[in-house]
Amino acid sequence: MKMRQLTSLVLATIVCLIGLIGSTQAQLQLGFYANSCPNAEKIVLDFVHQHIHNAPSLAATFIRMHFHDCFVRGCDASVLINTTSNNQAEKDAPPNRTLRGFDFIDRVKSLLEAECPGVVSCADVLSLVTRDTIVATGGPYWEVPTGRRDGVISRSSEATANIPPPSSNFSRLQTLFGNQGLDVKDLVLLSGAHTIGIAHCSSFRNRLYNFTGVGNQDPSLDPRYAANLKANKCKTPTDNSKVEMDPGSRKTFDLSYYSLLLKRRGLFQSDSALTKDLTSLGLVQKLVEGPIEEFFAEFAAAMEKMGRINVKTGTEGEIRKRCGVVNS
Ligand code: HEM
Ligand SMILES: *[C@@H]1O[C@H](CO)[C@@H](O)[C@H](O)[C@H]1NC(C)=O
Ligand SMILES: *[C@@H]1O[C@H](CO)[C@@H](O)[C@H](O)[C@H]1NC(C)=O
Ligand SMILES: *[C@@H]1O[C@H](CO)[C@@H](O)[C@H](O)[C@H]1NC(C)=O
Ligand SMILES: CC(=O)N[C@H]1CO[C@H](CO)[C@@H](O)[C@@H]1O
Repeated sequence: MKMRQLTSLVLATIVCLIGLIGSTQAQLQLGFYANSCPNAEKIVLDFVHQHIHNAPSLAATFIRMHFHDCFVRGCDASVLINTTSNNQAEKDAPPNRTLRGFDFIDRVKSLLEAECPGVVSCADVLSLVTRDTIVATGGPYWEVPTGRRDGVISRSSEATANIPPPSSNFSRLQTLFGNQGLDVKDLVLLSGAHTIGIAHCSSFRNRLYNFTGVGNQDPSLDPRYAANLKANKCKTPTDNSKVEMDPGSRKTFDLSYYSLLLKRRGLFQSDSALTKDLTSLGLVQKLVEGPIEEFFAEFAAAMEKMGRINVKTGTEGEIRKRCGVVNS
């Protein structure tokens, strides 16, 4: 055999092998449902356009829900599974106490089941609803490749272990994001979602009333801002009011979260932590300078990356019929 023939034989074999691996390890792809359920993405988008104006604050809750889903067993809609008599699900873990909007997801899923039964996963529904509600309320667009499949396991303890608490310091954040294949840049960008939405006093009240157990404040929090929060929002150590994370601009996806960080007005210790590491601080300073298009583009890339964490594809998992329960 001549050298050239041998080379092409070897090349052909390699190409075949790659093809084989590709077919067994399915991947997410844009328009995964183009043949199996061509209207799927339009059904989601139409529903969002019809209903989001009734409850625009759901956009914030969905992006948070998507994050909590992806950080526990990958983006597999395990966050949507209901607790049963013998299993306490992720939904019932402390970090999930304030998640809402499950009925919105259920209604989208019912429309999709009516159109193409058993085809579109709850994990993809959550990913698409998140993107579409954020865009519909003026936030950035990102690509959502589809083809995720649904998990069958949801454990409260795993949510508690993997979802960073608001008291996290920088190294804890870096570790918990690192466990998901996300780096410091992803951490800084994704935390930028705190430019929208609300928090309860319980998530940060220790910073106001009892930081180290001696009735003190967190010295990293602007004292004037702390005084303001105590006077107007979290008036007592047990008051659990809602507070805008980005006051005056909680409905607008903008750069003000990052400027608040530099004024020591980030609401959680985890927000404040982003200014305590030099790499992270540098990224925050760069983002604040803008333009906002740059933040949107980088945020989009980070969201797409988050949406790929440990996804189940091909024949893994299942396509749940109802998002709140695994198929029997
Ligand atoms: C970096 C670690 C993070 C921590 C420690 C954290 C923690 C929290 C906490 C404690 C709340 C308030 C819950 C409440 O009191 O009601 C919250 C709200 C929120 N988080 Fe995060 N978060 C983090 C990262 C993220 C990421 C990556 C996203 C999305 C990409 C996100 C999006 C949101 C949104 C939009 C809200 C407002 C929810 C609403 O208005 O219902 N967070 N977060
Ligand atoms: C960060 O938090 C973790 C876990 O709460 C703790 O073990 C660690 O000592 C803290 N690191 C620093 C530098 O404070
Ligand atoms: C502050 O924390 C300490 C230690 O956990 C506790 O003994 C004390 O009662 C707390 N004080 C207030 C005002 O909550
Ligand atoms: C899951 O629980 C919620 C609220 O508790 C309920 O509205 C929903 O119907 C349940 N889903 C299923 C599939 O049982
Ligand atoms: C939305 C939801 O299911 N919230 C639950 C979160 O967990 C707490 C208990 O930790 C429940 O009381 C909530 O109903």
